[in-house]
Amino acid sequence: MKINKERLWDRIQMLGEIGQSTNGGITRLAFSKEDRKATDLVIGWMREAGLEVWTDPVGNVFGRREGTVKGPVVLTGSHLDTVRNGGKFDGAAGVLSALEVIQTLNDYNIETILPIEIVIFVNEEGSRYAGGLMGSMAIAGLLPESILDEKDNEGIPLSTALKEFGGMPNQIHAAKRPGSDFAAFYELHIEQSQTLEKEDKSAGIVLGIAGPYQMKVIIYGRSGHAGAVAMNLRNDPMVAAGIIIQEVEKVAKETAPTTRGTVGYVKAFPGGHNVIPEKVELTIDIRDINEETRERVVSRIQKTITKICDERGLKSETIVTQNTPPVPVNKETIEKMKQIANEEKIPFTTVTSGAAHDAMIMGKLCPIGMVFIRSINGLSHCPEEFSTREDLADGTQILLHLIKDTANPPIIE
Ligand code: HGY
Ligand code: MN
Ligand code: MN
Repeated sequence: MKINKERLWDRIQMLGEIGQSTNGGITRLAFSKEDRKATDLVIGWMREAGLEVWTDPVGNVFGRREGTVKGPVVLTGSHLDTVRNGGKFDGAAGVLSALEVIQTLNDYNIETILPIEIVIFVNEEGSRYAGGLMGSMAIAGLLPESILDEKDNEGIPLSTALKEFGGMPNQIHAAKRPGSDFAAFYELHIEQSQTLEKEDKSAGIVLGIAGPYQMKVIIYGRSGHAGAVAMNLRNDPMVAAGIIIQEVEKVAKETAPTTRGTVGYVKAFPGGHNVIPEKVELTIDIRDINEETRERVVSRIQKTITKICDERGLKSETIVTQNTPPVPVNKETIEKMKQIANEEKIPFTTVTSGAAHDAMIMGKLCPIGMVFIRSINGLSHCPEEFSTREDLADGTQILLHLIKDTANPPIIE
Protein backbone atom coordinates (compact mmCIF):
# COMPACT_ATOMS: atom_id res chain seq x y z
CA MET A 1 0.00 0.00 0.00
CA LYS A 2 1.59 3.29 -1.14
CA ILE A 3 0.48 6.85 -0.51
CA ASN A 4 -0.10 9.07 -3.56
CA LYS A 5 2.95 11.33 -3.39
CA GLU A 6 1.91 13.50 -6.37
CA ARG A 7 -1.45 14.33 -4.75
CA LEU A 8 0.28 15.17 -1.48
CA TRP A 9 2.97 17.26 -3.14
CA ASP A 10 0.45 19.21 -5.27
CA ARG A 11 -1.54 20.06 -2.14
CA ILE A 12 1.54 21.28 -0.28
CA GLN A 13 2.25 23.61 -3.21
CA MET A 14 -1.37 24.87 -3.42
CA LEU A 15 -1.55 25.48 0.33
CA GLY A 16 1.85 27.17 0.23
CA GLU A 17 0.46 29.89 -2.04
CA ILE A 18 -1.81 31.18 0.73
CA GLY A 19 -0.08 33.96 2.62
CA GLN A 20 2.97 33.90 0.37
CA SER A 21 4.78 37.21 -0.18
CA THR A 22 6.96 38.21 -3.14
CA ASN A 23 10.13 36.91 -1.43
CA GLY A 24 8.54 33.47 -1.05
CA GLY A 25 8.01 33.82 2.68
CA ILE A 26 4.66 32.72 4.07
CA THR A 27 2.77 34.66 6.72
CA ARG A 28 -0.42 33.00 7.93
CA LEU A 29 -0.85 34.35 11.45
CA ALA A 30 -3.38 32.72 13.76
CA PHE A 31 -7.01 33.70 13.04
CA SER A 32 -5.95 35.89 10.12
CA LYS A 33 -7.78 35.86 6.78
CA GLU A 34 -4.86 33.83 5.36
CA ASP A 35 -5.27 31.30 8.17
CA ARG A 36 -9.01 31.14 7.44
CA LYS A 37 -8.39 30.68 3.69
CA ALA A 38 -5.88 27.88 4.24
CA THR A 39 -8.17 26.16 6.76
CA ASP A 40 -11.14 26.35 4.39
CA LEU A 41 -9.07 24.86 1.55
CA VAL A 42 -8.15 21.86 3.74
CA ILE A 43 -11.74 21.52 5.02
CA GLY A 44 -12.81 21.17 1.37
CA TRP A 45 -10.28 18.36 0.86
CA MET A 46 -11.40 16.72 4.11
CA ARG A 47 -15.00 16.70 2.89
CA GLU A 48 -13.92 15.29 -0.50
CA ALA A 49 -12.29 12.45 1.46
CA GLY A 50 -15.67 11.71 3.05
CA LEU A 51 -14.76 12.98 6.52
CA GLU A 52 -17.32 14.39 8.94
CA VAL A 53 -15.90 17.87 9.66
CA TRP A 54 -16.52 20.18 12.60
CA THR A 55 -14.87 23.12 14.39
CA ASP A 56 -14.51 23.39 18.16
CA PRO A 57 -14.97 26.66 20.17
CA VAL A 58 -11.30 27.69 19.90
CA GLY A 59 -11.28 27.09 16.13
CA ASN A 60 -9.60 23.66 16.00
CA VAL A 61 -10.94 21.75 12.98
CA PHE A 62 -11.55 17.99 13.18
CA GLY A 63 -12.26 15.54 10.33
CA ARG A 64 -13.53 12.07 11.36
CA ARG A 65 -13.41 8.73 9.51
CA GLU A 66 -15.57 6.17 11.32
CA GLY A 67 -14.22 2.78 12.34
CA THR A 68 -16.22 -0.41 12.72
CA VAL A 69 -16.57 0.24 16.46
CA LYS A 70 -17.30 3.37 18.51
CA GLY A 71 -13.91 3.34 20.26
CA PRO A 72 -11.17 5.83 21.10
CA VAL A 73 -9.90 7.66 18.02
CA VAL A 74 -6.46 7.62 16.48
CA LEU A 75 -5.83 11.36 16.18
CA THR A 76 -3.32 12.81 13.72
CA GLY A 77 -2.57 16.30 12.39
CA SER A 78 -0.69 19.53 13.04
CA HIS A 79 -1.15 23.27 12.42
CA LEU A 80 -1.62 25.67 9.47
CA ASP A 81 -0.63 28.94 11.12
CA THR A 82 2.94 30.09 10.45
CA VAL A 83 5.51 32.48 11.83
CA ARG A 84 5.99 35.75 9.95
CA ASN A 85 7.90 35.18 6.68
CA GLY A 86 7.92 31.43 7.34
CA GLY A 87 8.00 28.37 5.12
CA LYS A 88 5.40 26.16 3.40
CA PHE A 89 6.14 22.89 5.24
CA ASP A 90 6.08 23.74 8.99
CA GLY A 91 2.69 22.46 10.18
CA ALA A 92 1.23 22.06 6.69
CA ALA A 93 3.21 18.85 6.09
CA GLY A 94 1.60 17.31 9.19
CA VAL A 95 -1.94 18.27 8.26
CA LEU A 96 -1.67 17.20 4.61
CA SER A 97 0.20 13.96 5.32
CA ALA A 98 -2.59 13.06 7.76
CA LEU A 99 -5.16 13.75 5.03
CA GLU A 100 -3.12 11.69 2.56
CA VAL A 101 -3.25 8.75 4.97
CA ILE A 102 -7.05 8.95 5.00
CA GLN A 103 -7.24 9.22 1.19
CA THR A 104 -4.91 6.23 0.82
CA LEU A 105 -7.01 4.10 3.18
CA ASN A 106 -10.03 5.15 1.08
CA ASP A 107 -8.22 4.34 -2.19
CA TYR A 108 -7.44 0.83 -0.94
CA ASN A 109 -10.91 0.41 0.66
CA ILE A 110 -9.36 -0.31 4.02
CA GLU A 111 -11.67 -0.16 7.01
CA THR A 112 -10.26 0.27 10.48
CA ILE A 113 -11.70 -0.93 13.75
CA LEU A 114 -11.09 2.37 15.56
CA PRO A 115 -12.16 5.72 14.12
CA ILE A 116 -9.46 8.08 12.83
CA GLU A 117 -9.61 11.86 13.22
CA ILE A 118 -7.49 14.56 11.60
CA VAL A 119 -6.99 17.77 13.56
CA ILE A 120 -5.88 21.26 12.53
CA PHE A 121 -4.69 22.92 15.76
CA VAL A 122 -5.09 26.70 15.97
CA ASN A 123 -2.35 29.14 16.95
CA GLU A 124 0.48 26.66 17.37
CA GLU A 125 3.16 29.26 16.69
CA GLY A 126 2.10 32.01 19.07
CA SER A 127 3.40 34.50 16.48
CA ARG A 128 0.45 36.86 16.71
CA TYR A 129 -0.77 36.03 20.23
CA ALA A 130 1.91 34.98 22.71
CA GLY A 131 2.13 31.43 24.01
CA GLY A 132 1.36 29.11 21.12
CA LEU A 133 0.22 25.45 21.29
CA MET A 134 -3.19 27.03 21.91
CA GLY A 135 -5.37 24.45 20.12
CA SER A 136 -3.88 21.43 21.86
CA MET A 137 -3.85 23.30 25.21
CA ALA A 138 -7.60 23.89 24.78
CA ILE A 139 -8.22 20.18 24.09
CA ALA A 140 -6.18 19.29 27.16
CA GLY A 141 -8.16 21.81 29.23
CA LEU A 142 -5.02 23.85 29.95
CA LEU A 143 -5.95 27.11 28.25
CA PRO A 144 -6.03 30.06 30.69
CA GLU A 145 -9.08 32.34 30.31
CA SER A 146 -6.62 35.26 30.32
CA ILE A 147 -5.47 34.34 26.81
CA LEU A 148 -8.67 35.93 25.45
CA ASP A 149 -7.40 39.35 26.52
CA GLU A 150 -4.01 38.93 24.80
CA LYS A 151 -3.59 41.69 22.20
CA ASP A 152 -1.69 41.50 18.90
CA ASN A 153 0.62 44.27 17.60
CA GLU A 154 -2.43 46.15 16.29
CA GLY A 155 -4.12 45.96 19.70
CA ILE A 156 -6.76 43.43 18.55
CA PRO A 157 -7.75 41.14 21.46
CA LEU A 158 -7.55 37.39 20.77
CA SER A 159 -11.27 37.06 21.62
CA THR A 160 -12.16 39.42 18.74
CA ALA A 161 -9.88 37.64 16.26
CA LEU A 162 -11.17 34.23 17.38
CA LYS A 163 -14.81 35.32 16.91
CA GLU A 164 -14.07 36.60 13.41
CA PHE A 165 -12.30 33.30 12.66
CA GLY A 166 -15.48 31.40 13.55
CA GLY A 167 -14.64 30.39 17.12
CA MET A 168 -16.67 30.99 20.27
CA PRO A 169 -14.55 32.95 22.78
CA ASN A 170 -17.12 32.57 25.53
CA GLN A 171 -17.02 28.78 25.32
CA ILE A 172 -13.29 27.98 25.03
CA HIS A 173 -13.49 25.46 27.88
CA ALA A 174 -15.96 23.39 25.85
CA ALA A 175 -13.03 22.49 23.56
CA LYS A 176 -11.70 20.20 26.30
CA ARG A 177 -11.75 16.47 25.46
CA PRO A 178 -10.99 13.62 27.89
CA GLY A 179 -7.89 11.48 27.35
CA SER A 180 -10.26 8.50 26.97
CA ASP A 181 -11.32 9.97 23.60
CA PHE A 182 -7.91 9.12 22.17
CA ALA A 183 -6.04 5.86 21.49
CA ALA A 184 -2.97 7.85 20.38
CA PHE A 185 -1.88 11.08 18.69
CA TYR A 186 0.62 11.04 15.82
CA GLU A 187 2.20 14.05 14.10
CA LEU A 188 4.43 14.26 11.06
CA HIS A 189 6.61 17.37 11.07
CA ILE A 190 9.68 18.77 9.34
CA GLU A 191 12.82 18.38 11.47
CA GLN A 192 13.77 22.07 11.32
CA SER A 193 17.35 21.08 12.07
CA GLN A 194 20.13 19.16 10.33
CA THR A 195 20.47 15.72 11.94
CA LEU A 196 18.63 13.89 9.16
CA GLU A 197 20.58 15.72 6.48
CA LYS A 198 23.94 15.04 8.17
CA GLU A 199 23.07 11.34 8.51
CA ASP A 200 21.51 11.27 5.02
CA LYS A 201 18.20 9.85 6.25
CA SER A 202 14.76 10.85 4.96
CA ALA A 203 12.88 10.15 8.19
CA GLY A 204 13.45 10.72 11.89
CA ILE A 205 11.75 8.87 14.73
CA VAL A 206 11.36 11.33 17.59
CA LEU A 207 12.52 10.16 21.03
CA GLY A 208 11.47 13.28 22.94
CA ILE A 209 10.52 16.94 22.56
CA ALA A 210 12.38 19.79 24.28
CA GLY A 211 10.19 22.01 26.38
CA PRO A 212 10.03 25.79 25.77
CA TYR A 213 10.08 28.29 28.62
CA GLN A 214 9.18 31.67 27.14
CA MET A 215 9.00 35.00 28.90
CA LYS A 216 8.37 38.63 27.98
CA VAL A 217 10.69 41.02 29.89
CA ILE A 218 9.90 44.73 30.11
CA ILE A 219 12.71 47.00 31.36
CA TYR A 220 11.65 50.46 32.55
CA GLY A 221 14.21 53.30 32.51
CA ARG A 222 14.17 57.07 32.16
CA SER A 223 13.57 58.61 28.76
CA GLY A 224 15.57 61.62 27.64
CA HIS A 225 17.32 63.55 24.88
CA ALA A 226 20.02 61.53 23.10
CA GLY A 227 22.26 64.57 22.85
CA ALA A 228 21.55 66.44 26.02
CA VAL A 229 21.64 63.77 28.76
CA ALA A 230 25.21 63.02 29.90
CA MET A 231 26.19 59.32 29.88
CA ASN A 232 26.69 59.17 33.65
CA LEU A 233 23.17 60.53 34.24
CA ARG A 234 21.34 57.86 32.26
CA ASN A 235 19.01 54.97 33.24
CA ASP A 236 18.96 53.49 29.78
CA PRO A 237 16.89 50.26 29.42
CA MET A 238 18.29 49.56 25.94
CA VAL A 239 21.84 49.05 27.26
CA ALA A 240 20.52 46.69 29.93
CA ALA A 241 18.62 44.76 27.24
CA GLY A 242 21.85 44.42 25.26
CA ILE A 243 23.71 42.93 28.24
CA ILE A 244 20.80 40.51 28.91
CA ILE A 245 20.76 39.38 25.27
CA GLN A 246 24.47 38.55 25.44
CA GLU A 247 23.93 36.73 28.74
CA VAL A 248 21.17 34.56 27.22
CA GLU A 249 23.58 33.34 24.54
CA LYS A 250 26.46 32.88 27.02
CA VAL A 251 24.44 30.83 29.54
CA ALA A 252 22.86 28.64 26.84
CA LYS A 253 26.26 27.95 25.22
CA GLU A 254 27.89 27.15 28.59
CA THR A 255 25.15 24.80 29.83
CA ALA A 256 24.57 21.80 27.51
CA PRO A 257 24.60 20.91 23.77
CA THR A 258 20.80 20.50 23.94
CA THR A 259 20.22 23.92 25.57
CA ARG A 260 18.82 26.74 23.42
CA GLY A 261 18.52 30.43 24.34
CA THR A 262 16.95 32.93 21.95
CA VAL A 263 15.91 36.56 22.05
CA GLY A 264 13.69 36.88 18.99
CA TYR A 265 12.02 40.22 19.62
CA VAL A 266 13.11 43.60 21.02
CA LYS A 267 10.90 46.70 21.00
CA ALA A 268 11.85 50.12 22.38
CA PHE A 269 9.34 52.76 23.43
CA PRO A 270 8.99 55.39 22.06
CA GLY A 271 11.56 54.10 19.53
CA GLY A 272 13.10 57.36 18.28
CA HIS A 273 16.69 57.58 17.02
CA ASN A 274 17.39 60.60 19.21
CA VAL A 275 15.46 59.46 22.30
CA ILE A 276 16.79 57.41 25.22
CA PRO A 277 14.03 54.78 25.50
CA GLU A 278 11.58 54.95 28.37
CA LYS A 279 11.12 51.18 28.25
CA VAL A 280 12.34 48.18 26.26
CA GLU A 281 10.42 44.92 25.78
CA LEU A 282 12.18 41.67 24.81
CA THR A 283 11.20 38.00 24.57
CA ILE A 284 13.43 35.23 25.93
CA ASP A 285 12.95 31.61 24.77
CA ILE A 286 14.84 28.92 26.73
CA ARG A 287 14.67 25.21 25.83
CA ASP A 288 16.21 21.91 26.75
CA ILE A 289 15.26 18.25 26.52
CA ASN A 290 16.09 18.02 30.24
CA GLU A 291 13.74 19.97 32.52
CA GLU A 292 16.18 20.37 35.42
CA THR A 293 18.82 21.83 33.06
CA ARG A 294 16.25 24.21 31.61
CA GLU A 295 15.17 25.39 35.07
CA ARG A 296 18.82 26.11 35.96
CA VAL A 297 19.26 28.25 32.85
CA VAL A 298 16.02 30.15 33.45
CA SER A 299 16.94 30.95 37.04
CA ARG A 300 20.47 32.13 36.06
CA ILE A 301 18.99 34.50 33.48
CA GLN A 302 16.32 35.81 35.86
CA LYS A 303 19.07 36.56 38.43
CA THR A 304 21.06 38.40 35.75
CA ILE A 305 18.06 40.54 34.83
CA THR A 306 17.57 41.55 38.47
CA LYS A 307 21.29 42.27 39.00
CA ILE A 308 21.68 44.41 35.85
CA CYS A 309 18.51 46.41 36.57
CA ASP A 310 19.54 47.03 40.21
CA GLU A 311 23.01 48.20 39.13
CA ARG A 312 21.54 50.61 36.57
CA GLY A 313 18.60 52.02 38.49
CA LEU A 314 16.05 50.29 36.27
CA LYS A 315 12.84 48.42 37.04
CA SER A 316 11.85 45.21 35.26
CA GLU A 317 8.75 43.07 34.84
CA THR A 318 8.80 39.43 33.65
CA ILE A 319 5.69 37.73 32.22
CA VAL A 320 5.93 33.97 31.59
CA THR A 321 4.15 33.30 28.30
CA GLN A 322 4.86 29.60 27.95
CA ASN A 323 6.21 26.92 30.28
CA THR A 324 5.81 23.47 28.71
CA PRO A 325 7.95 20.68 30.19
CA PRO A 326 9.96 18.43 27.86
CA VAL A 327 8.02 15.32 26.79
CA PRO A 328 9.43 11.81 26.10
CA VAL A 329 7.82 9.54 23.47
CA ASN A 330 6.90 6.10 24.83
CA LYS A 331 9.25 3.23 23.99
CA GLU A 332 6.53 1.02 22.47
CA THR A 333 5.65 3.65 19.87
CA ILE A 334 9.31 4.22 19.04
CA GLU A 335 9.89 0.48 18.49
CA LYS A 336 6.72 0.23 16.39
CA MET A 337 7.87 3.11 14.18
CA LYS A 338 11.32 1.54 13.74
CA GLN A 339 9.70 -1.74 12.70
CA ILE A 340 7.48 0.06 10.14
CA ALA A 341 10.42 2.05 8.72
CA ASN A 342 12.43 -1.14 8.30
CA GLU A 343 9.51 -3.00 6.67
CA GLU A 344 8.94 -0.04 4.32
CA LYS A 345 12.71 0.16 3.65
CA ILE A 346 12.77 3.83 4.61
CA PRO A 347 16.18 5.13 5.78
CA PHE A 348 15.64 6.58 9.27
CA THR A 349 17.42 7.61 12.42
CA THR A 350 16.25 8.62 15.88
CA VAL A 351 16.21 12.30 16.86
CA THR A 352 15.10 14.61 19.64
CA SER A 353 13.03 17.68 18.82
CA GLY A 354 14.38 21.11 19.81
CA ALA A 355 11.21 22.68 18.43
CA ALA A 356 7.95 22.53 20.36
CA HIS A 357 4.92 20.75 18.92
CA ASP A 358 1.27 20.17 19.81
CA ALA A 359 2.26 16.54 20.37
CA MET A 360 3.83 17.69 23.68
CA ILE A 361 0.44 18.78 24.98
CA MET A 362 -1.41 15.78 23.52
CA GLY A 363 1.16 13.65 25.36
CA LYS A 364 -0.68 14.61 28.58
CA LEU A 365 -3.82 12.88 27.25
CA CYS A 366 -2.61 9.81 25.34
CA PRO A 367 0.46 8.04 23.87
CA ILE A 368 2.12 10.16 21.16
CA GLY A 369 4.46 9.55 18.24
CA MET A 370 6.23 11.98 15.90
CA VAL A 371 7.88 11.31 12.59
CA PHE A 372 10.23 13.95 11.20
CA ILE A 373 11.19 14.49 7.58
CA ARG A 374 14.49 15.99 6.46
CA SER A 375 14.78 19.80 6.27
CA ILE A 376 17.17 20.88 3.53
CA ASN A 377 20.09 22.76 5.18
CA GLY A 378 18.14 22.40 8.45
CA LEU A 379 16.32 25.62 7.64
CA SER A 380 12.84 26.51 8.93
CA HIS A 381 10.81 29.55 9.97
CA CYS A 382 12.11 31.24 6.80
CA PRO A 383 11.33 31.24 3.04
CA GLU A 384 14.19 28.78 2.40
CA GLU A 385 12.37 26.07 4.41
CA PHE A 386 12.22 23.02 2.10
CA SER A 387 11.67 19.25 2.15
CA THR A 388 11.65 17.01 -0.91
CA ARG A 389 8.64 15.22 -2.33
CA GLU A 390 10.39 11.89 -1.74
CA ASP A 391 11.15 12.59 1.92
CA LEU A 392 7.59 13.81 2.49
CA ALA A 393 6.32 10.60 0.90
CA ASP A 394 8.65 8.46 3.06
CA GLY A 395 7.49 10.11 6.28
CA THR A 396 3.86 9.80 5.25
CA GLN A 397 4.36 6.12 4.45
CA ILE A 398 5.49 5.56 8.06
CA LEU A 399 2.55 7.62 9.35
CA LEU A 400 0.15 5.56 7.20
CA HIS A 401 1.15 2.21 8.71
CA LEU A 402 1.45 3.63 12.24
CA ILE A 403 -2.12 4.94 12.06
CA LYS A 404 -3.53 1.85 10.31
CA ASP A 405 -1.94 -0.57 12.77
CA THR A 406 -2.99 1.47 15.82
CA ALA A 407 -6.55 1.75 14.46
CA ASN A 408 -6.60 -2.04 14.01
CA PRO A 409 -5.58 -3.27 17.46
CA PRO A 410 -5.31 -7.04 17.85
CA ILE A 411 -8.70 -8.37 19.00
CA ILE A 412 -8.27 -10.12 22.32
CA GLU A 413 -10.71 -13.09 22.28
O1 HGY B 1 8.44 27.50 18.73
C1 HGY B 1 8.37 26.35 18.31
O2 HGY B 1 9.15 25.51 18.66
C2 HGY B 1 7.30 25.96 17.32
O3 HGY B 1 7.76 26.26 16.04
N1 HGY B 1 6.09 26.67 17.59
MN1 MN C 1 7.07 26.50 13.76
MN1 MN D 1 5.36 23.52 13.61
